[in-house]
Amino acid sequence: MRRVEDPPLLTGDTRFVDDLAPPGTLHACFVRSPYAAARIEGIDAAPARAVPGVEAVLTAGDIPGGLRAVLDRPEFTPTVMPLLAGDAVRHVGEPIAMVIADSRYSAEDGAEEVLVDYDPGPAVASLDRALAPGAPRVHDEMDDNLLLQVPMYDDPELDDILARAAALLEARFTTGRVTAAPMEGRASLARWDRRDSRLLVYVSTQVPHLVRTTVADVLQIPEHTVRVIAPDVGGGFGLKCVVGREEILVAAAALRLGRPVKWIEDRYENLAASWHGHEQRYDVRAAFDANGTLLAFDADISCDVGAYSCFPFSCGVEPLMAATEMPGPYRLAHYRARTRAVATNKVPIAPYRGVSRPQITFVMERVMDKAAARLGLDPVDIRRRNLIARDDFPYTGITGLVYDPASYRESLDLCAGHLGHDDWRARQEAARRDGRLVGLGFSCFSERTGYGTPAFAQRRMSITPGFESADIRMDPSGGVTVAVGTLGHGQGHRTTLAQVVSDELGVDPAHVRVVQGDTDATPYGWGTFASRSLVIGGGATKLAAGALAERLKRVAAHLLEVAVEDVELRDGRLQAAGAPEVSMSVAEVARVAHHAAHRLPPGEEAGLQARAGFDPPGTFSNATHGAVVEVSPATGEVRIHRYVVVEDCGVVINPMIVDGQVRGGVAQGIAAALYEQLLYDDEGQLLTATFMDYLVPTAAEIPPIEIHHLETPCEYSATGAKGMGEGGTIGAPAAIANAVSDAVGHLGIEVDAIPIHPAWMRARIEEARAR
Ligand code: MCN
Repeated sequence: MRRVEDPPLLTGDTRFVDDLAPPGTLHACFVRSPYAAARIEGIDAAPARAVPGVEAVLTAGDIPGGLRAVLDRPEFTPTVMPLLAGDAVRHVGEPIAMVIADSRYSAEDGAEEVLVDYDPGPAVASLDRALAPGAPRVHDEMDDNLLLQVPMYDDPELDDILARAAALLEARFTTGRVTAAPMEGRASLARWDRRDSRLLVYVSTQVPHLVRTTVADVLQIPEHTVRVIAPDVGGGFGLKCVVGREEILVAAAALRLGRPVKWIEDRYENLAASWHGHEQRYDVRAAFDANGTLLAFDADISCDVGAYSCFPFSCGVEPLMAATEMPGPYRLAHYRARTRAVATNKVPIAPYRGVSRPQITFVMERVMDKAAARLGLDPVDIRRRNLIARDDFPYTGITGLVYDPASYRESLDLCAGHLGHDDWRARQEAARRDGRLVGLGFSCFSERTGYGTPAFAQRRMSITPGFESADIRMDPSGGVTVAVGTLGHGQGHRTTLAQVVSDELGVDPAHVRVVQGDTDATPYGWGTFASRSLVIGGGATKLAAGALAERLKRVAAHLLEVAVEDVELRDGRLQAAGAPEVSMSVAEVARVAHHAAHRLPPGEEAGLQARAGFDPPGTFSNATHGAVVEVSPATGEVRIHRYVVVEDCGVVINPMIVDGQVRGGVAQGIAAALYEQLLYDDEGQLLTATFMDYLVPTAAEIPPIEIHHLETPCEYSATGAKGMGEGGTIGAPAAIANAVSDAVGHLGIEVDAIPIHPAWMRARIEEARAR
């Protein structure tokens, strides 16, 4: 089925926040810190207030308070992220004042006139600097820069096993800081509705109910007086699954001024002042026996999390995910991890597509290739030896995660087959004889998806997401409306959830309307992130549709005078089993339920609606990615000749959408492997604050991606589906890094850091030649 979302997107009949312009709208612009670390000695807003068109200049004195994420762990230090910085700034781009004017132009002019008296201090802009003894502290009240430090797992036998291993690998891996760079940046418009005494907040978000709760809590107004609407959302990739300062400030300003206030993030703000992710360092030791069996793994994980905890997930989101999921799809009996969130004077991190799994997969898959090289084994064989096998399921991992059935080995074998792995070495040798550096690399991974409240509870966040509910109702004509708390912002939920309903009720998906993104119209839910929507929102939708189907059958049985057990729902009709002529259309039943309720069976309530909730334990999708690359010895540039994905996300509801998700995800993973990186200098100045420097790849850099599917249905999921929205991003960096290492490994070059810069690669090749 084609995406119902696409016609309006292609014809411009969409409605993004910036398309909304209620009469009298004011425009906001933020004064942002040019320093990474400074005291604020004073703010003079008077010159800005004198700028024509400026209506108000608000500072921390006007809107105090901040966002404080809480983890219930003694090793965690909470930070308050001020809505507007009052006495100190902790990263470049931190908002200090909000200028509100009758046009964006006047607001920008006004912002230039706000005089802030800074006393700059020393900044810590790297992990090394932040961890050095005596380093300046990002937060004065702390003794160091460790916002979270957890020895999460340990094993008394581990050191012994490491010491006695046939192969002991020790390596450091680093991954660059990236950002989601959605096509539409953050955006928000709020207005006070005098008639209803309500605050309407339009916001480009992935999590409308979370925004509603946070706005109400921070502004101290009853939550039922706030309505949050996410109109069309131009991508999020995690950046919009947290609540930002600016969104709260826009709401506060609208409340204060009694006029609509709009803020549209510009590209500089999006790169320099929204949310980042994935800047991590791993020091690992891995023990293998002579056959290539992974015996033990020791990981020291450091995440550069920027200046504050994002709300509500906190700065623990990356370090905790990394330590818990490090073993990935491999059997592992002995494990130790220490994981840390290190504060720096940089933009805070938030969940970004994959959350640490692109990094742990990069680490684990590089370790597999290094071990294979050390032991003289084939990279595919060593993986096959260690992957969780069919007979192992349900497999309880060393960190307590329970892996449901998946196709780890099968996906590897298929991927290797599609890439002609068997005769690869001969082809590589032939290419080398022609002076060409070509390489083949694989990455195997598991993608934990669709996890509900109990799984999230292990993180110990004070706000614990997880469940979803769906409200479904049929109108008198037989049309169906289903309202859910998830929120598609590119993933095609209006299509796939309509398919789920259609399968259950036997109605045409064109007669199913999916409502999301309006807190007045949907049950309380957690929005869309963590590849949760189909499993959880789709599960609730299926259960609600199933309950509605039962009601239809009860009513039809009464009207047709047959037993309920004998009523079948098929192709939009309710019919007696074995007697299809005894039947009614769904629409006829719907009419009776609304317009002739006196004909309903005794005890049956009028109308047709149902509600269901779903809160599953979670499930693991899996995939193997494989890439063939060529490295140019002249320029150091990497070209991808082939990219193959073998993916298993259980029952596939919409193959076209799933393939689109894989492609988009792989593009983001390739970006992290080869192009995108946010770089700061030692003073904490962002050096990559435009798309001239932050290299988002274009279609020209992304190769065709071949996608193959396996289907291991999931028993924890009402639909049999597993989530998959992040997998592409998770697998790609490792596959590319392994392929590049394979291309240049004979020169003694290994890729243990991403992104792989052409200049770095060229320098290594020249060094190798000199040797
Ligand atoms: N699907 C399916 N069959 C399956 C699995 C999924 O048909 N077996 C469909 C689903 O119905 C849904 C889509 O594939 O339409 C993705 O489903 P799911 O894996 O449940 O992921 P979510 O819908 O929860 O999306 C979240 C995920 C994440 S975490 C990020 S980050 C991300 C991503 O989706 N951000 C995106 N994909 C994105 N795509 C776009 N265009 N924009 C973003 O911001």
